[in-house]
Amino acid sequence: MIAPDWFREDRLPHIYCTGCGNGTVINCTLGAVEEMGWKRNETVFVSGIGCSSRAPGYILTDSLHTTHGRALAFATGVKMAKPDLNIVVFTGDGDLAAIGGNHFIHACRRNVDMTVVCMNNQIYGMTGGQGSPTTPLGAFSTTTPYGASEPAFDLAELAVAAGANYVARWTSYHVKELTKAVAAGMQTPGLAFIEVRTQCPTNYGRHNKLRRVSDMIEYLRSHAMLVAKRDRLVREGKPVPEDTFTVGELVRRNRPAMGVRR
Ligand SMILES: Cc1ncc(C[n+]2csc(CCOP(=O)(O)OP(=O)(O)O)c2C)c(N)n1
Ligand SMILES: [Mg+2]
Repeated sequence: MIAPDWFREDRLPHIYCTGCGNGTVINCTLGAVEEMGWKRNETVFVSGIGCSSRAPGYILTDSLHTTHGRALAFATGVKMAKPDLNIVVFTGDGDLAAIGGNHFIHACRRNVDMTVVCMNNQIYGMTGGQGSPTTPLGAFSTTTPYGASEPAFDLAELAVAAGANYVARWTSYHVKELTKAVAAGMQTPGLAFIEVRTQCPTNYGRHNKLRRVSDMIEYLRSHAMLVAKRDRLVREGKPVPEDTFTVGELVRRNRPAMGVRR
């Protein structure tokens, strides 16, 4: 464990299924918090509803476990009232991009000074595996028994387009890169969005021929393509393999931001 001081042992046993990637993401995020040297009394974790949103409950500091989709709205309120606090939001693909989709784009547009970590398992995990806005075209879920017929949102690209100052994407396989990216996001004034592609063997893998956790992690490893490599392929006019997704830093910039300490 990276940050034992932040871990709330009295909350054990946790709700996560065997092989869930959420613990890895929590660990990496807390590693970044330690790297930043943030203190408990100046750091607040905010989340919506979902397995991913359960994360603040296992962390020893003040937190807000809010309503489904509204984490960013609550987090914005906290930051406006107390700009000196460090705000970290844990959210899921359903929480952030389905019911919370408008809060997402507008928090990025406003560039509110906070760090948002989205555990994108491409499914509604907590409620039993319904399709989400990031469920890939053709993927099976309880609400897409013949394969999803809609294209998926690219959350990181959406955050770039909407205006966030820092955007990166990694996976639960890339623990060192992920920890560094979260820390880089925390250091960047404005909204930092870190999308983490993570495994849900119970409600995604089981329906999509990725039943074993190792199969899911191997999938994440082998289908991740560095942004620089994708850009090179595009420059050289070569095809980008369709089943890959980009990882790395997508943007780091200095748009005007809201709630930055003076
Ligand atoms: C207003 C409202 N609508 C629906 C629900 C039911 N609900 C709880 S969690 C969830 C989806 C969670 O998916 P995601 O955010 O991807 O989190 P995961 O469990 O996959 O980590 C839904 C629809 C709710 N709690 N509140
Ligand atoms: Mg999910």
